Amino acid sequence: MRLLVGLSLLSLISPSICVPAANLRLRTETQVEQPLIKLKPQQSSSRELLSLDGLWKFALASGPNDTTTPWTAPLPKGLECPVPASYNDIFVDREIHDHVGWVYYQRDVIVPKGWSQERYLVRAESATHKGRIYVNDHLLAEHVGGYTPFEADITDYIAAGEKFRLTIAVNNELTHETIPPGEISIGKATGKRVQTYHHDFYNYAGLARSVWLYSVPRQHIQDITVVTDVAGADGLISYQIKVANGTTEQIKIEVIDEDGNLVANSSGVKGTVRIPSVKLWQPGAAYLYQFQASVVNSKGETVDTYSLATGVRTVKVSGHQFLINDKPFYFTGFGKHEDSAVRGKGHDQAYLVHDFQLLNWIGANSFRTSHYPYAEEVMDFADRHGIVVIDETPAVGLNIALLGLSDSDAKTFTPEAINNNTQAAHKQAIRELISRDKNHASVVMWSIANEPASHEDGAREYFEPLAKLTRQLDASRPITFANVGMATYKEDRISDLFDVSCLNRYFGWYSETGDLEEAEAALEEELLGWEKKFDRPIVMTEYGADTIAGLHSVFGFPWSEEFQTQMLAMYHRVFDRVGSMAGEQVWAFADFQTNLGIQRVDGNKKGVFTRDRKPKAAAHGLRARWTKMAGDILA
Ligand code: GCB
Repeated sequence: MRLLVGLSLLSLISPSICVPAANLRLRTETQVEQPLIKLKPQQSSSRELLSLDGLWKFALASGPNDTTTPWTAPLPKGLECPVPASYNDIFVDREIHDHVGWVYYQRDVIVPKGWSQERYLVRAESATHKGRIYVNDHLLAEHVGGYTPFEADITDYIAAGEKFRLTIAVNNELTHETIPPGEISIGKATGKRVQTYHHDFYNYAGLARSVWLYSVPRQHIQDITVVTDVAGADGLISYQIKVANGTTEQIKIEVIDEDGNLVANSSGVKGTVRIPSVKLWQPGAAYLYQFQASVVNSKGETVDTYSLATGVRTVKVSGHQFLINDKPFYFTGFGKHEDSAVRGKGHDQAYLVHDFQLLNWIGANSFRTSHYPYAEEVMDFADRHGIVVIDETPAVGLNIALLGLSDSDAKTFTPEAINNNTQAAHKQAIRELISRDKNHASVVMWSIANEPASHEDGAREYFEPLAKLTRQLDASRPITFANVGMATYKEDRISDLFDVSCLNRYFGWYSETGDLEEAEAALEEELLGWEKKFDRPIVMTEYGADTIAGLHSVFGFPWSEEFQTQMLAMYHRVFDRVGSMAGEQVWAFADFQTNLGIQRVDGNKKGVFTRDRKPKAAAHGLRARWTKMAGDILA
């Protein structure tokens, strides 16, 4: 039995994600160690928050190296692009849709007059896959990695009350040294740059999440790390606080329950608070305390306050059980995507709420953030609504033979393909994921990759340091990766480095196509193989079949709604016979857009819901099974 609650998250200290640009002047007062990703901006009695979402001017760069002037000057009039949204499907223009390289977003911003005593920053929640923030002509921040935030402190460049031109450059290129990886080729006849990659979802790009202008006091709380535990009837929150520009200040901690009662308090940058008769955060029954940290100056005045919604719960793996609050938890739900028509990967509050409504309707208790960190609003929502999350890095496609870009004998872990630089980028992706999402009660496990070539030479050398790093950064959660079908229990070389066997399997679809009897036998053999090899939980993190809504077949042929229903039922029969199963997440929640190709007609159709979120027939079968399972647990 491995007890996973630990405190190493509390020592998570890393360099800044923003590489300061060459022309960035050094300021002595911000030379304190920066957290990797700063706390999500919020409004409080000491902080202001302005949304910069809306329509921005938009232009494509004219060439791959066109990243300086004239783009810091005003962009030409013409195109306007909504933020947040991926830009690809917004314009009726194939050149924009297929563009490979830099694009520019621009708008005017005024720093409020009242902020003269504050520090103020621009924060982009994501820029896929590389972003630069320019204030007038100054490049103030640069960030690589398309699904995590970055920011620029603009205080020394623009005075309170002044207007400035904010330009954000975004680059969508994927290479062997990015996460996820990809390749760029040049069209023989046209000379056009073409992007290919080893994952099927479309490489949507742009500013798909919010952009903020926010203020913080000069001395402020930069980071909070909490790890929770339970002692008898009480809850424990171990915490560590990082303060910017603070030396002599006091830190005051107050924990407030959902009724507004103060239930615990403490002081100092590090410690543990005890909540008597704690109300636990539970799957399907979220309970969140406000963990409020304040900086108090020598005169006893509160200088800054930050409030972190904190659920008290424990997570452990014990034998073949996944335990939340010491109770066996069985994952039901989906692998999802951030994807919808027109806005691409653009975060949308209506889809956020509607998707969670559908999860609730179908009886799902969980999802995986396949195959990248989702918008922070999604994680907050999962915390508030008791949905359990397997949180994944963007490391999808570390498998050169997948998706037929190269010949099937191609090797993945070589200097020409997935190499030391890819590994360094992957480490950074893990650091940023954990730095951003470490405090979410909903996150119960880190998935550090989807379907890598874990059966190939070099896989172990590549993954061993990554698994180690993940555990160093957070010993309080189990770790996993989603294993690909070809890396069977006989072939896989890395699974012993992880805590849970997460398997993606397509028996009956990519193999034994349409033959559910053969598929059933093959699936059972594979699951029993994993069970025998490791005494630990198995979660099927992908299984499913492409299904055209409205296509029917009395024979239950592939692509019909009948086939999807029968195939999922077959998987469930097998799961119910295998004692180590600890969860089932169907691929996928909804149909989603993919790259052009001969295997996909207008996208991946393995959704249990269509792209516009209508249930296919299989949804009703899942609903019957999962609501019954949820009822059995409560009974
Ligand atoms: C997989 C991948 C997922 C694909 C899916 C499919 O194994 O993890 O990203 O979309 O298969 O439908 O082929």
